[in-house]
Amino acid sequence: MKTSINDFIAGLEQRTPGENEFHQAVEEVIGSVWDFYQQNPRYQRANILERMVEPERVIMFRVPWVDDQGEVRVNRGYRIEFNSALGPYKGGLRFHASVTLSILKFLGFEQTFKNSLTTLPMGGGKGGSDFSPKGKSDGEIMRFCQSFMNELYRHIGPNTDVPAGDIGVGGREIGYLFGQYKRLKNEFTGVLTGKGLAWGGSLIRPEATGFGAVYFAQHMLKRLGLDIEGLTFSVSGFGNVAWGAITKINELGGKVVTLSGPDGYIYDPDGIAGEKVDYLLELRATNNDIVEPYAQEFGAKFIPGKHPWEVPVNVAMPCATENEVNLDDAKELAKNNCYLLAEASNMGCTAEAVDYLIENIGYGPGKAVNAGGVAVSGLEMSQNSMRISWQKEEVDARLKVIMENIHETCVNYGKMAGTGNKVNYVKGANIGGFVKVAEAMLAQGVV
Ligand code: 2IT
Repeated sequence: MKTSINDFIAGLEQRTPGENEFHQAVEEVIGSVWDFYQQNPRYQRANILERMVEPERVIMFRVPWVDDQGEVRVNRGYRIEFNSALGPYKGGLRFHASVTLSILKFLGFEQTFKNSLTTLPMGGGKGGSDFSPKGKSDGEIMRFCQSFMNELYRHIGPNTDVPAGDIGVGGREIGYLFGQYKRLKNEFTGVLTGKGLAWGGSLIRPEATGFGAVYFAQHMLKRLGLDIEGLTFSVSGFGNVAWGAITKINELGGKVVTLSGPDGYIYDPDGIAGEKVDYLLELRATNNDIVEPYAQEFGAKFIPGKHPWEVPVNVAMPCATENEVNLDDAKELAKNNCYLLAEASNMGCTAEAVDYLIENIGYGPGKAVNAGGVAVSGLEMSQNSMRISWQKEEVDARLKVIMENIHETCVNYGKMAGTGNKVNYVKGANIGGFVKVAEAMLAQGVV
């Protein structure tokens, strides 16, 4: 079946009206792989792309729970089982007021290629709820998690679908979800990753996304003849990913001067290090979702209602949520001679920002840069299956090798013709991720 890229996208939009984030994620991948796809009639004959953009299964369910005042509340739960060509569905759960079907479909779609890039046997999935943990008590969060699992448990399993954390789902939530799964199934298995260390979790998993992102940025910088030592970084967000990235940047001799929340950003020219990094954990534990208290605590500057991209730095690392870097931000970074932007978040940049960044400064897309998180989830699954736990050094060493290989894959598939040494990491990551999934789908027939 012959079709044009525009017809393909038009068809997708018609079938999935209003799913803007999902369209954005698909358009980016299709734009990268289209020529490659056209050169491979085998893929076309099997209609691989049409199948890839259709999730294998979408589960939506009611999540009723009782708040501390005794009121009955209702949220919507989701699990998108997107693609199982390479292994059990694998990907996080996001609990945030902004969660919609479109957001989870974009995340599940991206996850499929990201997981492929890790080289570990994991398919792609994503889930979550529009439940906002902001301002909720511990008891409310537990009751919500239990109710969420009362439905989810029948769809997941260590060989079927293995959820983990994402925004709003950390160690505490994984604990409550795991406890309820165990009670319902009467099974202690590796059904979730990001577990506590005492009960099946992996060392380095909490740090993995941030550490991996910095390892990836390190390889990007190396190609430019640069080293992290002595460079300044801007980071957005103040959650788990930001915390891991800041920790590793400090360890490698860089300086981080910003972090941010929904309320604005912090500018701390002295660098966010030592007790200030520990303070991030305290800030998060308050469940208020604001960063302003950091400014009072350490005498730094708080800029309300803005993102940190106007601050001149050598490297920018978005570590929060989607579309928080727009075209103007990208131009501002380039104007300030920023060397590169490495996306530790998922789809942190708008499509226009991505195009501009590729042409003007270095750009590492989330599905490559942040793959260290799910990679260590994959290592947690291996450890659970073997009923052993590896030392910190062993997990970190494996993470380093995985990130180096992902970088290598991006360079192999993403070299820009006629530019000498330049790499289009978006193209590299998308084709690199696509090939394995496509080959597995071909081999497995029309399923
Ligand atoms: O976006 C992501 O890769 C994650 N939230 C981690 C998923 C996982 O299964 O560890």
